[in-house]
Amino acid sequence: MPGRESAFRWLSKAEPPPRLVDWSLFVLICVEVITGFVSFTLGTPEGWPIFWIHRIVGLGLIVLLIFKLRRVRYRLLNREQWQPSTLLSVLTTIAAGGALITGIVWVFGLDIRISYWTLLSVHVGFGLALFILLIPHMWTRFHPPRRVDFTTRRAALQYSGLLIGGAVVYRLQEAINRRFATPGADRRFTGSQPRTGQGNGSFPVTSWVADNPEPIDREAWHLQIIGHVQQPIELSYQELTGQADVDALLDCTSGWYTEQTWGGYRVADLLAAAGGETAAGQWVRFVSVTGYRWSLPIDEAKETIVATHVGGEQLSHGHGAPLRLVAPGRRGFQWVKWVTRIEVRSENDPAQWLVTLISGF
Ligand SMILES: Nc1nc2c(c(=O)[nH]1)N[C@H]1C(S)=C(S)[C@@H](COP(=O)(O)O)O[C@H]1N2
Ligand SMILES: [Mo]
Repeated sequence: MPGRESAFRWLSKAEPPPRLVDWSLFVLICVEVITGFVSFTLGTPEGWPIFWIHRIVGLGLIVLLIFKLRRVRYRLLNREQWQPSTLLSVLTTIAAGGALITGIVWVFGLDIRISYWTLLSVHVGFGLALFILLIPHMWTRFHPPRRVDFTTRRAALQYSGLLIGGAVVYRLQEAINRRFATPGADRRFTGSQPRTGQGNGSFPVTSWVADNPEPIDREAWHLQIIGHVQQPIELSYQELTGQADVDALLDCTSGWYTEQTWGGYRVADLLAAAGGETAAGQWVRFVSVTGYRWSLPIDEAKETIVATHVGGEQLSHGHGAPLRLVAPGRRGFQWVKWVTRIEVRSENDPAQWLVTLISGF
């Protein structure tokens, strides 16, 4: 087959030196882990470059991985060549392949669910596994980077080709998705897919594994407004004040978004009911009955509402009844459900990152 042969010859010609491939894989996987993580904190369109870097670098990784697998295929396929470290190599390959395939399938809008994990969550799982496996994998076959591999004109060309090629392929994909009106065509810049309709039933309930409180009795429930306020207070459901409706988009990092009309109370008015913040009050922390919490800078917090209703319906338990934070421009995990306390504080709260993961335990 002459076509096949010439393709191989072309591939051999384009092949960068082994160390350049290996170290590039390492660097680009680090870029993916970092951009992937940062992307989860971005909810406004100014964040788009991070998502684009993640996509283009992901496509570049496919090419590098082909070079790499072509080079090591004898070691992987010949039994006599197997060593204990081969298992690690195989697992690393599976994690890399899994992350790339789930990423690509997601882009085309398919969502194959594995129990309640969306495909995007599975993608994150593969990515984290890859990162964890990569370190011992490199350890077992360590070759220090060599300057000469990286500083040639050829390497610069190969890198540019990889990144420009990635951008072109991603653009092409957008055109294909639009042309065939796939579910992937309606993805937001964050990659999330739409959930349409209004009200409790039109979008999923998404809570962390263990953050699953008993339904809350509205009549017994109170909202505390405490911390750096003139007059700490406790309000019953009927005493909430500053009624307002807002249209806001909830974008969950598990890969879906929904636009809803939220009915509730302005945080600015609730703070005013406590006499307003004192001079030390810089942050507002929203705390759930489960301990789950998130803080916003006070100026941003004053622009938000805490909602009792969605799409004209009273919030269901799963969606955070009786009261949940609506934080436009923030990702879903920051929209604290089952809020029972609003604390004005002098400082941000870095521990919230950990608490959101484990609050239910
Ligand atoms: N207390 C609490 N609030 C929470 C969560 C949680 O697990 N516990 N999950 C967050 C996540 S990850 C998202 S995407 C939204 C989902 O809101 P929904 O369940 O109404 O769709 O709530 C956020 N608020
Ligand atoms: Mo989420």
